[in-house]
Amino acid sequence: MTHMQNRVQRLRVLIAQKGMEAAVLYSRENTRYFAGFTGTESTTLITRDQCFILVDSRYTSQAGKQCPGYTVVDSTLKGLTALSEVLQEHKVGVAGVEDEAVPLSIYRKYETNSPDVRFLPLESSLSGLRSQKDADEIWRIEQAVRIADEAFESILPLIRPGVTELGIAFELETAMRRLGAEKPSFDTIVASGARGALPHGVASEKEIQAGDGIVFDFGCIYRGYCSDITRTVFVGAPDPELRHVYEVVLAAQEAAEKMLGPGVTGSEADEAARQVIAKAGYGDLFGHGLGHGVGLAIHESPRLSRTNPGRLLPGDVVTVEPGIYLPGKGGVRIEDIAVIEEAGARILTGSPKQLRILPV
Ligand SMILES: [Mn+2]
Repeated sequence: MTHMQNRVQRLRVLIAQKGMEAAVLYSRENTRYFAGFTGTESTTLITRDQCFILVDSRYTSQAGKQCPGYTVVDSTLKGLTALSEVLQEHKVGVAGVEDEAVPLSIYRKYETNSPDVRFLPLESSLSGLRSQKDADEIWRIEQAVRIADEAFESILPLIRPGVTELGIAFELETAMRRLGAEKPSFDTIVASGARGALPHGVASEKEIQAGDGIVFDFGCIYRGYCSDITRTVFVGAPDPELRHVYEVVLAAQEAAEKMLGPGVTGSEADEAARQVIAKAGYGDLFGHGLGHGVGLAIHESPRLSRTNPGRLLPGDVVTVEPGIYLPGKGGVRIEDIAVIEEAGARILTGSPKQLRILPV
């Protein structure tokens, strides 16, 4: 059985368990994962014994090549009525849909075109099917991580008072592309000075000033797979409290990485980092969860958070990213990517984590 047939097989087991006769895939991530198709628009239908991919004339030839085992349906003139025809022809009565990814306008077309089909939510379970990565997926993530590491190291000498966050983000993204990335995996965060207290401070026109801490949170896509890394560096001598906070965040991050492994729950991992931060008196200033799965999507299963009682399994790839945010002053976050293995967690991220002070 090929990788792809194995994935489709696991999806079929899931839909059967849920009493569904088919799954309709819409998101690019699930389309790529279950069908191998990389085009920008398509509808995939997987029934109990057949696979269909509906594309318009831009993609019929590409889908034919990328999706062995799939019947390619040309939807150029029919649009989504092509889906209702296949559903009817194959007597599908109950179909699972990607309830979080499908726009309401498209969902309404599913329903109006196929009044006899019951469409049920499938999304949260689908993302779980992608969480344990195979060797090829892990290799792609490793490449995406290595590119991000190298790009970061290469732009550090350009950082000095007077350059803007946007200028730095441009250099970082350009460096990642030069090293082979397809594109950034999300909007690059460069949050300097007081902006560092914004956990998601995307790069702005603000100029770097002497004494600023800078939170960099960025990543790239390599052959479809994402990396995600955060480092906080200082330009000139840091504020004494931020310097202390840096050591607390690093200790929390390392405590979590140390205890990660198969069988550990998402909430236990989160708690390991949270305890270190709370003990230091900053418990209220770490608002987000510890981490998330990474793969074809930048955020996917499993979550490392207080709300996830699920246990980690070998092959899970997760971020570990505690942070402390001091309103008006700045913030510190440190993030690695880890792959869960039988013996524990293997950290993929290579960028140094000891406190870094760049010259002014
Ligand atoms: Mn992240």
